[in-house]
Amino acid sequence: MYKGFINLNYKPSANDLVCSFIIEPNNISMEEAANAVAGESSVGTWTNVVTMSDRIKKMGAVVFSIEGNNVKIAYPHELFEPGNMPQILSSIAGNIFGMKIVKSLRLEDVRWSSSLIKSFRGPMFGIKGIREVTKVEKRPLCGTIVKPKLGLSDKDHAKVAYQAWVGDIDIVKDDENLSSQSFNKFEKRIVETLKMRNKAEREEGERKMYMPNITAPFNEMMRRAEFLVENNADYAMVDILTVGWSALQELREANEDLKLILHAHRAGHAALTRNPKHGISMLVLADIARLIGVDQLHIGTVVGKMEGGKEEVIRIGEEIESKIVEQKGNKLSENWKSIKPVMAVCSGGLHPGMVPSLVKNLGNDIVIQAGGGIHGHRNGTTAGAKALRQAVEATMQGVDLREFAEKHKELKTALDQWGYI
Ligand code: RUB
Ligand code: CA
Repeated sequence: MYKGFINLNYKPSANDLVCSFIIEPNNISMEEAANAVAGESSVGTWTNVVTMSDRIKKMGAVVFSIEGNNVKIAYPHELFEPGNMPQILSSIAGNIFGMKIVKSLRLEDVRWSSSLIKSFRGPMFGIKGIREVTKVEKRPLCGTIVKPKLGLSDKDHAKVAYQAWVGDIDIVKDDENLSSQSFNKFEKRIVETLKMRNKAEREEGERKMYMPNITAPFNEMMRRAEFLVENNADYAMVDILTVGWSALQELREANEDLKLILHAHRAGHAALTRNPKHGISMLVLADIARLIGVDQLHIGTVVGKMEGGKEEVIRIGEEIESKIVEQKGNKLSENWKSIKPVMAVCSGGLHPGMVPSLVKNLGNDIVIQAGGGIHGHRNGTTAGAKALRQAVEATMQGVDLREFAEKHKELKTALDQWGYI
């Protein structure tokens, strides 16, 4: 069936794309399974075909390493259309997941080829650009998600946002499933909330950011993005998995003119990422989002409500900030230098008592977002917002939160309410 795709002496070139898979064969040998994965994801099919030529055979993917269930496959660059992420994924993350020949299959990591890296735009702002726009130089950015996630009217949404901003929060965002429902229409919400943003900026003397969710069918999403520009928003937020890579690429294209900071929410990612034996790792999804060009990306928290182990989340954080490739100092890392680093977003079940461990694990270049951990504060949103900012200030000064809380009552209440890890 699938034959001739293994060559354990092969050394991949910088122009090959290399995938690391975890393969669980279904009652066949690992060699047969690896051959099938390499074949089906490149030029092969289940039987020999008379239309196969020597030239096409040479374009086949090469299995060059098998260690237990870990299989590495190199793909020649001719297989891919530069700048077409859906096409690349239809190859390396397409049919193969459904083949009967494997019990399960996991795409763990991708080493992108130099020519493909160069064919994507990458972030427009990146970490440096975000720090310039927000005027927050060093510390983590403090964010909140308006809660309840659905149900507030446009006016009430804007009011809650204002209460968070005057509590020293930098960024307020819509939740992933708020778009333009009957109780809260997109245009009205944007106008009302940005009005409150301007008021908060005047009163606080700090830049204040609003990240409206533009997730929608493509044309409507683009219309909403333009509406944001017309109304002087700095950011747009998009649910990257549910709108799809094609739509995200077009949004990034249009962003050459729109110039919005793109915040990527990853709702739905766990359908692909959660099973350690099957699917696509969050690391790979993070690379894809960075190549296409989002500026901020949810990567997990280690300590919050969502699944995601410490090692994995730290590794993703390092990858999107370019720390890993810089260390490698090889030719490929040079190519990633054309793609700006992405700001990591920590979100999901966070509260002020978790800030020191977030910073310890992931450094200062993060957005710390708390929804329930702000609006659930016993004394309300503004107090909750203050408590988060106080936790960040304490952490930056290297002061223990309990000690800082002695002189900061909002933080004290938050620690009493939710604890301190
Ligand atoms: C957080 C929230 C976000 C999740 C997404 O609200 O609503 O959508 O963080 O998870 P709260 P992830 O602070 O009340 O938990 O960031 O892991 O993709
Ligand atoms: Ca990678």
